[in-house]
Amino acid sequence: MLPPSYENLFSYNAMEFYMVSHTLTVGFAIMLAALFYFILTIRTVAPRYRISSVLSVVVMVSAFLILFFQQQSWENAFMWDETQQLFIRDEAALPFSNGYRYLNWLIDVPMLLLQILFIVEITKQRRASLRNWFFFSGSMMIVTGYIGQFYEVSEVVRGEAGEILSYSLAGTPFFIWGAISTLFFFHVLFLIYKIVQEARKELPGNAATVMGTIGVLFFVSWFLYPGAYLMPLWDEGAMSVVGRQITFTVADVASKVIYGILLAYVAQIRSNHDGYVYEEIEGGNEGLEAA
Ligand code: RET
Repeated sequence: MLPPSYENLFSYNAMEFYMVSHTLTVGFAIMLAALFYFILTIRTVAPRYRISSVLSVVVMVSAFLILFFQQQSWENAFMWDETQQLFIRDEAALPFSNGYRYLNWLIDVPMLLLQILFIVEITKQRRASLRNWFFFSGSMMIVTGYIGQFYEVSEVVRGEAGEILSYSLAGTPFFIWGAISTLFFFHVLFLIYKIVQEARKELPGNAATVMGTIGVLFFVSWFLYPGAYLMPLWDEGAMSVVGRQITFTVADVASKVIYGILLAYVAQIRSNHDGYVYEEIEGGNEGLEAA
């Protein structure tokens, strides 16, 4: 029998409980705000790059929904205990699970990887082949990690009143599935590294610099996810729970929102370079000149 995830092993004081709840709320609020940003700025790039903004919209909608449910799941799983002055597990409610996130990545990861392919200059065949590898390795990375996260708590020993006497973390399957997932992760990173390096040579002016930043952002933000997967090993109780949700949220904002904004920026520079100047098309400069 597999016990539910690490978060359910502890009670939380008000600060710990609300830090998680607020972090998740800020997360979905940012996704909703960014959704509008991507819709409203879509015309600032030439039509051939717009699919990148459309993919950001898809990612924002799915991320908004999942983070909303994640926050609800957190609030439902615990209840306030006046005598202990703690939030304790509400045994009548479903335990908290991070699993929703993993299934959300199944949508977002392929979309985020596909997105960059519409901003760089590559041949049709190469784009198709990279897309297939991205979809394959990206999905395999997540599915194997999804299975692994079920094993983060391997055993819980309870006393007569149901109180937790002891628990063990991270059984062998946790590491095996995590290691398999990491192989696919490295494959994705390798492909992205090559794409970014090539793009930096070809892109006009400032776009090359921005592409370099995107590469760094990609590596840093994507590495936060396996960091969050391993967070229970830190075994600091409520602290590691708060740490994990903050890590996930920072990673989400960086890998989806900031990444999307920077890709749109590269697309804007390229659009200008191609002769598509949004202000001229919209006639926005006339007002400015008159002023
Ligand atoms: C897992 C399992 C442990 C090993 C590794 C993992 C990597 C996860 C990554 C997730 C990226 C998610 C993104 C979501 C955006 O919406 C699955 C945690 C390596 C890299 C970018």
